[in-house]
Amino acid sequence: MSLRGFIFCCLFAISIAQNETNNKLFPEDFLFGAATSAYQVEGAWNEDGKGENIWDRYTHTHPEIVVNNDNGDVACDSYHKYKEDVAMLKELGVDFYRFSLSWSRILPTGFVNKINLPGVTYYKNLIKELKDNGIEPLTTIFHWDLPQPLQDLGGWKSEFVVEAYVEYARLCFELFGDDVKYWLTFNEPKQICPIVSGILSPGIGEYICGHHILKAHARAWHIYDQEFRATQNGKVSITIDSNWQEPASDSDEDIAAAERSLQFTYGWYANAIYNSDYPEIMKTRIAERSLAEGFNRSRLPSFTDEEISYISGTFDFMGTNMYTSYLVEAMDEVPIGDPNYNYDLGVKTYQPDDWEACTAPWLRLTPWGIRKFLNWLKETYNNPAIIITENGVVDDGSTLEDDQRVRYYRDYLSNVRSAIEDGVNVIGYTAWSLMDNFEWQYGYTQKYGLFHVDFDDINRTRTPKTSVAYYKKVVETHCLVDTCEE
Ligand code: PNW
Repeated sequence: MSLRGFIFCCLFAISIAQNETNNKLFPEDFLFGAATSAYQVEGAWNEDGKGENIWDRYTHTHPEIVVNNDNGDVACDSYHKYKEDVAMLKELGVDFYRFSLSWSRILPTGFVNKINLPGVTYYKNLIKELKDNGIEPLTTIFHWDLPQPLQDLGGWKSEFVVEAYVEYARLCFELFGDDVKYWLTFNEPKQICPIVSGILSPGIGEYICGHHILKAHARAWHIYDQEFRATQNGKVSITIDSNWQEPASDSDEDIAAAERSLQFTYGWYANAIYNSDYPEIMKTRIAERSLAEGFNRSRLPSFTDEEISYISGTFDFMGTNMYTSYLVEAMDEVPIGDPNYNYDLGVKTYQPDDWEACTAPWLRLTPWGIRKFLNWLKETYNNPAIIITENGVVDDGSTLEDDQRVRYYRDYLSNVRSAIEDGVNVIGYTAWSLMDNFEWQYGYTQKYGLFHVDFDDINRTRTPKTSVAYYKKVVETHCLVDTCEE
């Protein structure tokens, strides 16, 4: 057996041994939280002066894109029920609540020419209710719900939208920054860009969109740094997501393919911020392929030296979403001539049938993957302080006894605890989600909640699932099992 083969087998053995739950206490200052996002829970889509956003437009004009033609018009009705939401957080005992601001609720046109005071009041009330209950707000400035007027101007493919975002972000710091100490500029840019730009120009539009989001993030961080940090003293970052990418075999090609996959998913956004510029492998592959396709320049836009140093270091912690893992194989023949992100990446990914499934087609339970992923983040980005800003699993709503979710949280948290022992600087963990909510194209059929929400009931009654008791105990004791070692 080669040395590499030996290491691969050892790692595999470690992953099997990890089935036992880690019985060490989480550090005393470790933060536990729960998350939602505005469009997924608030409802009140046109109340009190809120403007239209792309999800309003999309679900109203193309209801067929969402399972059962559902939409977020009412969702969990959190716009009216935020006090109940805070009471649920209080019941869980969490340190913080991750929620997002609806841009169109604060700025109906997308621009600062018109500030919608009732929208501002809603968030002020929510934040006050949280603080009164000893819960820290962790606030996402943008979680996918772009104001429709900005989409009409080209969305994230337009430089103009960067300017609008920067003004919106500054306003958020001004309005809420006395009370909000943890900020996320964007949620999961990787999910934003193919959706909003892939349709028009695959292999080009999503890179332009990503380029603009990186610039917008950096601008927002610098504004905070220069105009607000001294008085508000908070922390600003971005949340990037990736699934763990495990080589399908110990061949050099598959090992390189898995690393390439991490660089094209996580590194696309993280490298410029936590290291500098785009990952080398993205720059070289996309440039080579673009030339072979007959372009005169790379389809991946480039940053000037000045921009590279401006973006590098624009973080005060690292926000990371992680749910599952994939096996990765190198793709032998990657066609030239059809600009496409997947061809640029050139890998085949899959999840073997014997990995435990849940209701979401893309999500199998791979608790060992989060430990490997966290170690990869530590090695690749120079050991930043990490807050896991989302992690969770789906049920179909048929029972309140969500035993699979209890196991999911126990086993993933066990691996997070082991990663801390490996030396990874994980400082916080966020369960997705506080409650069942509007799960984008899956509507209300995929339920991530600790709390069940009855969407047939006008009151949107919330009921704790079994996982509430488990997570509550973990938050309280900092321990995943009955008794823990120091
Ligand atoms: C995240 N994937 O999206 C979002 O931040 C949430 O709004 C969403 O509800 C949650 O995860 C659950 O889906 C993702 O396919 C969607 O790898 C898809 C993937 C990852 C994250």
